[in-house]
Amino acid sequence: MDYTNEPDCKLPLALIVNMPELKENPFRSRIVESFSEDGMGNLSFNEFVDMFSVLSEMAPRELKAIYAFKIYDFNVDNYLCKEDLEKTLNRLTKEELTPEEVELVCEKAIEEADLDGDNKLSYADFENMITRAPDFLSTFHIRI
Ligand SMILES: [Ca+2]
Ligand SMILES: [Ca+2]
Repeated sequence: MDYTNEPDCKLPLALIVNMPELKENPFRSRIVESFSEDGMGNLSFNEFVDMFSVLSEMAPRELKAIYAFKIYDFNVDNYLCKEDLEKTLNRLTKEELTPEEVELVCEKAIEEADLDGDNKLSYADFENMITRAPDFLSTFHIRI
């Protein structure tokens, strides 16, 4: 990739997810997609740099939380519903939990974090969840 002569060229998703830093991460495609503006997961040089600065341990917690929220919002409606959390948990646990256990954990997480009672987590609710249940979040591959 020659970014000096071709600043507009994009790094393809397939290449990025196979980098050693991301290869083992169950959210790798979601992470890359959330930084990609073309909606296909290809990254410009700037987006690529942005992604690694958020993934770095030096990144502010607030910034990581914003991207974690985006990554877990699978259906991109700006809320984490039970289905989003179930998908998240299944990836985190490599499907070691039974569907019933997953459902129970997700229900409980929503119940405890849902401040406005609409049964799904807005970003404000999500921040509440991070504060109240750091154990639940310590398993997230993006360190918060
Ligand atoms: Ca959602
Ligand atoms: Ca809510």
